[in-house]
Amino acid sequence: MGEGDEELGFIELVFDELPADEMLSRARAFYEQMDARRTTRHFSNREVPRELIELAIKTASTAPSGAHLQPWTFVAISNPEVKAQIREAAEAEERKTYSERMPEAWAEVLRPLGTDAVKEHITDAPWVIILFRQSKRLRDNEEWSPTYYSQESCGIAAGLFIAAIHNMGLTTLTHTPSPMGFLREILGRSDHEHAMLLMPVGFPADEAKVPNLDRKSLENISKFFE
Ligand code: IYR
Repeated sequence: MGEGDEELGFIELVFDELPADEMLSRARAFYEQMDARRTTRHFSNREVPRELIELAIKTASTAPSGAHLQPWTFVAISNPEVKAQIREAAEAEERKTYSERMPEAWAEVLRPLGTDAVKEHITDAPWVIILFRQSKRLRDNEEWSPTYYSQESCGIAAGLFIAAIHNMGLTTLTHTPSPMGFLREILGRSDHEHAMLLMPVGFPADEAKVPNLDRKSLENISKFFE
């Protein structure tokens, strides 16, 4: 029996029930903390210790995943030459996207956010993290086979990464230069890995700006059947 075929076995769940009032106060506090998160494109170049990035990646990797295959690789870059190379390639793609590839319906919803093909955040931020999604895995018998729900799994991991970064007092941006194939080449990843998100991480710039936007109300995002 190969390693992957072995049963994991089961252990007792560690679950510390909280008093009802503490459940509510924690739920409120966490909501308020997350509601204060904003996405800015304006980063300071102030350094951030590697240990914080490692902890954010470890937090992201607590995400549930299809068949527990953990189909993600986080590539963390602080090297200025590599960041510059990525910025140049991202801007080349984005210039084509903004000038030729973007349909008007898309441009219409992006305009209020003021984005363009200039990607200063890639070189300003002290760290750039690229989340690669693994669409395949190598079985013990050396055959390649699919991973399962890798989009969902990586999406959840990205959410946890963003929450971890916000919780530690830093900021990040979910940037999706499109198409993203150049990241596999620059970073030497293999064919079964697909760049999914580019996330600069750091402190916001002193004069960082964010769009003046609202979040949808609970009534507009939910429906309860009781
Ligand atoms: N990838 C481009 C365009 C872009 C697309 C969406 I959807 C955004 O919410 C923001 C930007 C870019 O990053 O500029």
